[in-house]
Amino acid sequence: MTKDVYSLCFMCSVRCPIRVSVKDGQVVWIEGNSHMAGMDTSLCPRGAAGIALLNDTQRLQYPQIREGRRGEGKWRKVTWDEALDYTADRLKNIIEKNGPESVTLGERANLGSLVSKAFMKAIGSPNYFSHDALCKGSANTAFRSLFGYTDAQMGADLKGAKHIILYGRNLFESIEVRPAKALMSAITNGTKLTYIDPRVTVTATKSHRYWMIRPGTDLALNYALIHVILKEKLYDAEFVKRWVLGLPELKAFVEPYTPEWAQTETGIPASEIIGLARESASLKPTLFFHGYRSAHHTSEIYMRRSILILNALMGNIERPGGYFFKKGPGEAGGKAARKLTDLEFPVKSMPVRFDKAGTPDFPLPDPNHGVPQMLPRAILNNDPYPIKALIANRFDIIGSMPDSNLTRKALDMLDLIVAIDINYGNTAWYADVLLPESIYLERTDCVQQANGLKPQMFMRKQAVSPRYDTREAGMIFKGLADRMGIGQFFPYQNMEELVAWQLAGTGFSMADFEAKGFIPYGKDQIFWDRKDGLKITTPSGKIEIKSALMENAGIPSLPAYESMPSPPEGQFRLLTGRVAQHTHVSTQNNLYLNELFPENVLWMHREKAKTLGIADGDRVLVSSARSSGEIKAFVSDLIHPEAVFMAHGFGQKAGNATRSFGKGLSDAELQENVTDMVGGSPALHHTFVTVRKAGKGELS
Ligand SMILES: Nc1nc2c(c(=O)[nH]1)N[C@H]1C(S)=C(S)[C@@H](COP(=O)(O)OP(=O)(O)OC[C@H]3O[C@@H](n4cnc5c(=O)[nH]c(N)nc54)[C@H](O)[C@@H]3O)O[C@H]1N2
Ligand SMILES: Nc1nc2c(c(=O)[nH]1)N[C@H]1C(S)=C(S)[C@@H](COP(=O)(O)OP(=O)(O)OC[C@H]3O[C@@H](n4cnc5c(=O)[nH]c(N)nc54)[C@H](O)[C@@H]3O)O[C@H]1N2
Ligand code: SF4
Ligand SMILES: [Mo]
Repeated sequence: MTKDVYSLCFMCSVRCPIRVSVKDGQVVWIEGNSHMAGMDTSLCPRGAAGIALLNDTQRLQYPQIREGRRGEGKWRKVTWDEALDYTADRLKNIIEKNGPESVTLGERANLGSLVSKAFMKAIGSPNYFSHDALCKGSANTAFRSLFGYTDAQMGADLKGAKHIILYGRNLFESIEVRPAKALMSAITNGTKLTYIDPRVTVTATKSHRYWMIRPGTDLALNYALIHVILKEKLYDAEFVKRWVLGLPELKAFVEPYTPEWAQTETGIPASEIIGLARESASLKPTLFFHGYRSAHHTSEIYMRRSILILNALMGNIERPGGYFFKKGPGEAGGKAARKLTDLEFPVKSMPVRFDKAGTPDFPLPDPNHGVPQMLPRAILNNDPYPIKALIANRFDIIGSMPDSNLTRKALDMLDLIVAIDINYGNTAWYADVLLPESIYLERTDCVQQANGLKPQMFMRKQAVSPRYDTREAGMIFKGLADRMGIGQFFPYQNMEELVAWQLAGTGFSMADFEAKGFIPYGKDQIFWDRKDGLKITTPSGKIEIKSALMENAGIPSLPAYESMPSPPEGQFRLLTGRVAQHTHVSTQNNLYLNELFPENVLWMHREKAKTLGIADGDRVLVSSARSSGEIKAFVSDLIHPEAVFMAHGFGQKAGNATRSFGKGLSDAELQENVTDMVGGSPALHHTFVTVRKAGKGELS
């Protein structure tokens, strides 16, 4: 008998709604949930490879405790009771000796985050951190500085725009299924696409206008666009007058940043910059400036602010085809699901965080997420206090943070590293205890409260029983909590009971998700009134180009532009990004995806390669100040001469993952750990590398 289970994909964190066909306890087919508007049955390659993950014999199958040295790969198989007793005892000991703040928990924010956050609140540690800063922390700060909301509290509507300008948002390879489809159908229906990237990506090939920008100079381009838009009064004067604070300051600030100046900095002809700015006169408000990942340079916050300022000048806020404020259930007359984090916890005042986010030392990064790349320094310097334990939940901090050697050196100082994972990732491989989670097809997760133009609730529902001796993270944390005397904060015996607890008071039950996998709170999209009804939560109630958040912390809203240095002769700026076939560091060992894309290559410009005597397909040695390694060269005209590019996530270190072990090169090993100290993101594209043809005996 075949049954359909509506659930949520988790081959990446986008959580696309899916329909899973199950026959005799086996998943036989996965496709997009066509009940979901804008989805139909589409999936990306990774979503379609979920079955290979389910049946993978190389994923984590049972709890294990380390036997050999860290990273040596010698493990002892143990029962869940032994693994949880051992971990809970070690944690209790560490807390007794060093205080609860010596325990840190890092995770990729996920549906179960309210369980892990509750766990940290219950033990009394402030040191919960998520991946957020590594991905888009400076965008988070930029949104808060301008709108008073985080980036996650605002959304991007691509469909209604007449012209979209994407800054390295490589949507046709760095995929989210619904936005990618929305962009595709918008283009089909006449939307124009301008794509800006130092590299000719798939998205570039679908654009009407492509600019191969000099790496790291988008901010100069935007200041010149703003210069023309303000000088020629091309902006939406009515919207700006009502909602924008700081126009006179902005006008004075951009005065020197002419298109001719920007041409020298960016390599984009002044006439083209002027041309794009002038299009806004006829197209506003539906000229949509958009970017996403925002961990590139130390000035990232200002680049992200400049994108948002351009939209504010167009009046492209809270309308179709622009950025909008996400609405919660309350706005649709409904009630949100309960969160464990709302319970009363005994510890009321916590010590400062390890990363000092939210203190005068590091005022702007979001303390709800923290700043992961600060962890190595905090550990190595015992600053602000000794840190002794790390729980890495669904988070590969060795592979996902710049400078893996520094990260490993810091982890070496810890008494305990626990990995809750599904694979032998780089961090799991370095851990002391492996607590294997059941994969998304094998588990029910916490309810997803999805705010948006139409608030909804989604459910990840178990499709098949676990193949191996694995558990849900929600049950793993509960198992630890019970053993540590804080079980009362986890009032459930299984995930279905946790979901029921969450739904109590909402008027919905788990059965309501059966038919379609999600529940909308209302029928219609909710837009606030743009004349008088925007609930902007900055101190002024306006979009703050002159930002109180920043200036009260002694940080300028509009500092002078600093030219992006070109790499010294013989060096290149190392760029990184995604490919359509892989998720970050986690799918390289997937049977299907590994076959589609087994290893990364180094993109480099033909002329530069020629002077170095490198031909397409040659093996080259790439070296930075932090590390070096070999990779195959991909030589073409498709990348800016100042840059080289490699796909993120390769060069895996876990020996038990034999398909991906040692294939390609890891960008994280080469990158320096440098941060945008205003916005909070690491500057992943800060690092320069040298490249030369690999000689015999030079294997590293
Ligand atoms: N050098 C460099 N660093 C980067 C980036 C880059 O391009 N270059 N990109 C940044 C970005 S944008 C992001 S979002 C982050 C992502 O950083 P991460 O979240 O660390 O990366 P992922 O590959 O998504 O997943 C990490 C781990 O989650 C595990 N996992 C997958 N599914 C499950 C599950 O169901 N349960 C559990 N418990 N574990 C699971 C995987 O096996 C893997 O070990 O990395 C950032 N860091
Ligand atoms: N297949 C796949 N899709 C994914 C993910 C995944 O792991 N795999 N992860 C998801 C996540 S967490 C995220 S954050 C998004 C990220 O999605 P994107 O924001 O699209 O991020 P990237 O793929 O990291 O980088 C996109 C492009 O930025 C370009 N770039 C580099 N330097 C510059 C520059 O100075 N200026 C400009 N304009 N461009 C530059 C790179 O060449 C690259 O092509 O993708 C999501 N979708
Ligand atoms: S984008 Fe792909 S991998 Fe990510 S959730 Fe959607 S279908 Fe799954
Ligand atoms: Mo990300």
